Amino acid sequence: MKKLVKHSLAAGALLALALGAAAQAADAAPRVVKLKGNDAMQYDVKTINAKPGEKLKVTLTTTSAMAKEMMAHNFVLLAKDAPVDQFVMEAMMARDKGYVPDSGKKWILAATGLAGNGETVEVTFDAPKEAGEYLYICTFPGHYAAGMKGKLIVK
Ligand SMILES: [Cu+2]
Repeated sequence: MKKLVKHSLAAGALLALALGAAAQAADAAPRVVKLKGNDAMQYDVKTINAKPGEKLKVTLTTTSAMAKEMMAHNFVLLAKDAPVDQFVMEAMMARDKGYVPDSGKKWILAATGLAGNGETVEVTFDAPKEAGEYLYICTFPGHYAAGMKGKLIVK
């Protein structure tokens, strides 16, 4: 009986070790990039540099004097060939999807939900493997037009 207890403890310890190692291997910690959005409809960070394929975690925090329905922000990273104006139009009509349209999924490389005042949203993704500049935008109606955008530069 004693032997059995010892054995299962050891097995438990081994399992814990194995799980820990697996978790580490699965997600080598992403580099965190913190963005803020404000009532001027701007990101405070307009350029993000990344290595090809680098794992990034983008967080976006909104500060606003307005209610969330009136002022909220998201972070949507688009493929290089995305037809931005068309995408933004479709996004505007996707209110129930947090302004992230299903029709535009093929162009979306990463997207967060909407952050209203005091809220933080985040998304973890791998930067594109192909070097170049990728546009990120806020799809809340009117914000892209107001200049709420930035560039992810992969090199
Ligand atoms: Cu916005």
